[in-house]
Amino acid sequence: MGKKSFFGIIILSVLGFLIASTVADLKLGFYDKSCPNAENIVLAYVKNYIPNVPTLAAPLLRMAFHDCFVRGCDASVLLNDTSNNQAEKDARPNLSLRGFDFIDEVKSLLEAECPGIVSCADIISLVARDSVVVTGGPYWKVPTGRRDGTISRASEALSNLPGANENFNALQEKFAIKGLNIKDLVLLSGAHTIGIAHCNTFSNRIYNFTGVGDEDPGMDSAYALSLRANKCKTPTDTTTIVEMDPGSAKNFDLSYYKLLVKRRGLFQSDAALTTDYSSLSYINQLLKKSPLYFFEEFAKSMEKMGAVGVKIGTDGQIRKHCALVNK
Ligand code: HEM
Ligand SMILES: *[C@@H]1O[C@H](CO)[C@@H](O)[C@H](O)[C@H]1NC(C)=O
Ligand SMILES: *[C@@H]1O[C@H](CO)[C@@H](O)[C@H](O)[C@H]1NC(C)=O
Ligand SMILES: CC(=O)N[C@H]1CO[C@H](CO)[C@@H](O)[C@@H]1O
Repeated sequence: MGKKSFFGIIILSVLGFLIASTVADLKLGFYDKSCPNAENIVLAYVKNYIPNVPTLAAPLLRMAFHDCFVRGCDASVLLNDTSNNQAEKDARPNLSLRGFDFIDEVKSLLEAECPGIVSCADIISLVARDSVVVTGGPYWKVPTGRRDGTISRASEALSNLPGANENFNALQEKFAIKGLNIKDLVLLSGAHTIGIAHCNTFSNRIYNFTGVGDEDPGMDSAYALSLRANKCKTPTDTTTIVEMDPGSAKNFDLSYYKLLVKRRGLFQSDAALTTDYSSLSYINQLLKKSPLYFFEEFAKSMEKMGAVGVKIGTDGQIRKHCALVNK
């Protein structure tokens, strides 16, 4: 072995160690000493509130995705615009995010209990998990210790978040940049088993796919017809909402994947998951097993996503208000 490659290996090992230790520093029960009731307070609030507003579980889960894909899971998604900065909230894919007030409410309870201790980033992660659990979905571990970022840019939301009209390669690439593989892509897209979408996120597929007034051949045409007839009655509708997993949009189950193989996924990005051999094989594997298998695998991918680009130790800050950088 030459000197160069020897040093190369040392540098790689050090880098590897640094990356590994970054992940390792999120830990289960990070607040056990500093704010022992923190996780109970979050869970109690979710348990109390979500059953009255069950449609809020989906956007709270989606918020964790939008947060982690832009600058890591650092609550940058929660920051407000300032006079000289357009924040992530203002980016097009974020238009339909909901649940900001919910997070603020949880934050104020935690600030009352232990001021300046619990990060907004951890609140997003815990709330996403607990919302899914009270909806009857999977439980996953949420190691904590994330710190809040101070920067939020609309342009970065637009470039990092996958779009509803993206094809498999584009989706795979955007996930790969975050250290997430094809399995993670298939599993995390399974979040679309709950929640709603606005007509404009898929109307090109049912009205004008290639600019000649045609449908997307990747969508079952009976389904496209019924969406036009019963839901999105004009190509320019931006207000009507549609369940992504009709009839089962409040249940965390396998029916999203059942729809995909029937060419009834709502977005092009959903349909795209059946256009790649290994992705489709994995979908079929999920469908052969029990929902519990999906739950277990989904849990692992959520835990992985929750560690993307986290700020730990003395990096970042613990915001006092989730929408504002500390003065
Ligand atoms: C793979 C790429 C993805 C794309 C292109 C995508 C795109 C979208 C779009 C366009 C909507 C509809 C928003 C609206 O019109 O209101 C939506 C909804 C949703 N997404 Fe995704 N998404 C992706 C992955 C994910 C992931 C990884 C998660 C979470 C783990 C997630 C969770 C959700 C949930 C729960 C909803 C329903 C929100 C609600 O009911 O308000 N999505 N997604
Ligand atoms: C953040 O912006 C929202 C919407 O404009 C506003 O309602 C809220 O009060 C702002 N939050 C703070 C802490 O300034
Ligand atoms: C479809 O899109 C093309 C190109 O944008 C446009 O010229 C045409 O008018 C659209 N047709 C319909 C039926 O919306
Ligand atoms: C309500 C809101 O935040 N709207 C903004 C969404 O993003 C676009 C740019 O992508 C802005 O033009 C909107 O004002």
